[in-house]
Amino acid sequence: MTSFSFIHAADLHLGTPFKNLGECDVKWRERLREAPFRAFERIIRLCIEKGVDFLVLAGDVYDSSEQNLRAQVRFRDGLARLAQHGIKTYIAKGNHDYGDATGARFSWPDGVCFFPEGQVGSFLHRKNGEVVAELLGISYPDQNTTQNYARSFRKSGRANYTIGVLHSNVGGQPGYDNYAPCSLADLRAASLDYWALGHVHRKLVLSQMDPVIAYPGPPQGRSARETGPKGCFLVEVIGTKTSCTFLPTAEVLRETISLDITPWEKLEDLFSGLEEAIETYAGSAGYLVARVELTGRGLLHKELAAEETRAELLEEFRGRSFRGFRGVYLDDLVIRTDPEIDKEAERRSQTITADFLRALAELTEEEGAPQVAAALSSLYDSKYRRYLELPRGGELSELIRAAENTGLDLLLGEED
Ligand SMILES: [Mn+2]
Repeated sequence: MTSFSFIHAADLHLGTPFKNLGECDVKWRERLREAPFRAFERIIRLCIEKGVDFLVLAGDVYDSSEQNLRAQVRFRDGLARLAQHGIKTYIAKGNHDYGDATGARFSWPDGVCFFPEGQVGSFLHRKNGEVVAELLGISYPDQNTTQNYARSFRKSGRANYTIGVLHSNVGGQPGYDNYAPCSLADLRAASLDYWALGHVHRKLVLSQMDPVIAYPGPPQGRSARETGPKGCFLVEVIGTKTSCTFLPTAEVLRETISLDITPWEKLEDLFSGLEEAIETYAGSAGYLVARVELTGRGLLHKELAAEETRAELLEEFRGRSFRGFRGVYLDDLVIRTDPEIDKEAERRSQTITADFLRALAELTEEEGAPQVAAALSSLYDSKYRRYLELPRGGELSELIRAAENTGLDLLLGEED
């Protein structure tokens, strides 16, 4: 029985410009800009080390359809290394790298196969002269593909094992554009053995077997939202049995670290708490970019609520080195702490504080929404509207909660 293996990766986004880095210094800027390339090179190394038969890329190789020169050169060099080792690459283009207007500046190494645009194409993969797999795939002809491509995939039976390569939003995954939308049922109906998906920027296995349907997510997180381990799948096929292993590839890990201040009495407790939290991520990647969120109710709240303290703390955190990483950068410090107040007791107190708490509680309820909207309208209906994003559900209640804390601080704060 012939066995073979491949690596499934997607959403490389080579050439990501990394905006919104705050005041991060030149060294970190360069490190982040370089990170997607390093992650891609790790995939190439893994292909060679694991001795896979081919690499499958399910869309968004480049971050932009302009496909900057640096990204193209690094991509081609990586594929050339695979070609030297006799490893083929099968590529479907997605919504970021659609079309090939400028993609033809270089000739591609032998064994690099692009799926055609707008129609499902097929490649037969041979190992020692024998066909071991058929790869079906489609590339985006333009950026906003709303067609259901999944329905055009069908197992032909020309190989014992069929892989579908598609950049698509399966089942309307929230938070992602609804490109080439399809349902899980559409994918199952094609009777393939493995669906190599791209587009969703997190590891997501929609079906464990018969067929395997999976998104590996990007090999490198690109924004503060893309937290957690990032990597690719090593897929090993023996007969009709498929086993899938997630291999981490990120150069820089992105995390949001939430710390509860409740048990802490002094600022130095916060430092040791942060150190401990960061150590739990050690070893997942070389570098860490973390956003720290402080929550909970406690003695430290008052100190933390002052903007100067927040700024100084962030500065102090940034100056520290943390064990287990070659480097840690704290891109933001978010204070969501509450004062040490017994809100229940205050509510019962029949004081102005109780009235204040009641008024705010009403705002967070459904009936309060029009009042909030009316209060915000002068700001959001103004000429600045296009620069401002209206706070959405969660953000709005977060704002109201913060207003409650500020109000309580003002009403109950000791005079000093
Ligand atoms: Mn993408």
